Amino acid sequence: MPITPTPKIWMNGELVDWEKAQVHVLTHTLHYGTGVFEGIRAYATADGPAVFRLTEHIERLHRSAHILGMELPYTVDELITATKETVASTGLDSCYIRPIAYLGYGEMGLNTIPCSVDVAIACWPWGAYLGDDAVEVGVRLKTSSWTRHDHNTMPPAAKTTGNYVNSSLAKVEALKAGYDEAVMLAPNGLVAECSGENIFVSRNGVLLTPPLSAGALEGITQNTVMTIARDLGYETRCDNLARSDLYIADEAFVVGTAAEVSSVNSVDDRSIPCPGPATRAIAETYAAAVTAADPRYRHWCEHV
Ligand code: PPE
Repeated sequence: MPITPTPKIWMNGELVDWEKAQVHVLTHTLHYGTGVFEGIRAYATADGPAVFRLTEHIERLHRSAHILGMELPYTVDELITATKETVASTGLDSCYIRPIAYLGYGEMGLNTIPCSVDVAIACWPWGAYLGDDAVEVGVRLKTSSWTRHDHNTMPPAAKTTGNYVNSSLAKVEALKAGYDEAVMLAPNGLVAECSGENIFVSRNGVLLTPPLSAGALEGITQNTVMTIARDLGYETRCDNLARSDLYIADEAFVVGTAAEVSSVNSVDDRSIPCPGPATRAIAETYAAAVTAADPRYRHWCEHV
C-alpha cells in the first residue's frame, strides 16, 4: 500500500523532515535483517487522537530487541513520549505508526556486538489492511507452501525485520494465486498464524487461537480480542489448530493492528460461514474499544 508522507519522522531523539529521514546504503540491518519493529495505530476519539495499547507495543519492541540481543538506547517511557510527539507533529486524527530499531552504519559483518542501535518512529495515514470489506465480505486464505520458521531458526516471538522475509514469501504467493492472505503452518504442520495477523476459529461456541509455541507472534490484537470475547460471554483459549480445524470452523477471523478484525470466508477454497455472529460482535466491540467509545477499554487508549 502506498505511503502518504507526513511532515516529520522521529530519528534518534529528534523530529526530522520526512524526506530527510534517510539511512546509508551500508546500514547493517539493510544487509542482514537485524532490526526490530512495531505496527501501532492511533485512532480518532472524542478527546482527540489516542494510540491504542501504545505501552504494550513499546514493551514488545523492547522484548523483541532483548530476544535479538540488541540493547535499545531508549527506555519504554522515552519511546512512548517520542511516539506521542511524532503523532502530534502530523496533526492527524488517526494513523499507522511504525517504530523501528536497527543496527546502523559503521560496522559490517555478522558480528552485531560492536554495532550502534538507531531508532526511528514514522507515522502516516493507512486504511484497512485487508480491504474495506474485510468484515462483511471476508478474506480468502490459502495455506502457504512456505513453513513458518522454527523457534531455533528465527525466533517467531520477536518482531524482527528479517522474520518478514518468510511472511512476504507467503503473502506474495497467496496474492499471485488469487487469495487475500496466507496461513502459515509451523514445521510440525500445525497452524501458526497468517503472514501478518493472528488467526482465530470458532467451533461449537468456543474461540480458539494458536499459542506462541505454535510459532505465532504474541499479538496485541489477539490479546485484546480474547478479552473482548470473554466480556461478550464467549469461551476463548489458546490451543493448537490443524489445517482441517480451519476447514470445519463455524467461523474464522484474523486479527492484527493493521488488519483489525477481518472475517475469513474460505480457507483453501473450503467456504466458512461469513461473517458469523461472534466475528461481527467482536469486530464491532473492537471498533468501539480502539476509538475509546467503550468505557471498559478506555484505559487502552493513550492520548497523545
Ligand atoms: N502476526 C504477525 C506475523 C504480524 O505481523 C502481526 C502484525 C500480528 C501477528 C498481529 O500482531 P498485533 O498487531 O500485535 O496484533 N502485523 C503488522 C502488519 C505487518 C506489516 O508490516 O504489514 C500489523 O498489524 O501492524
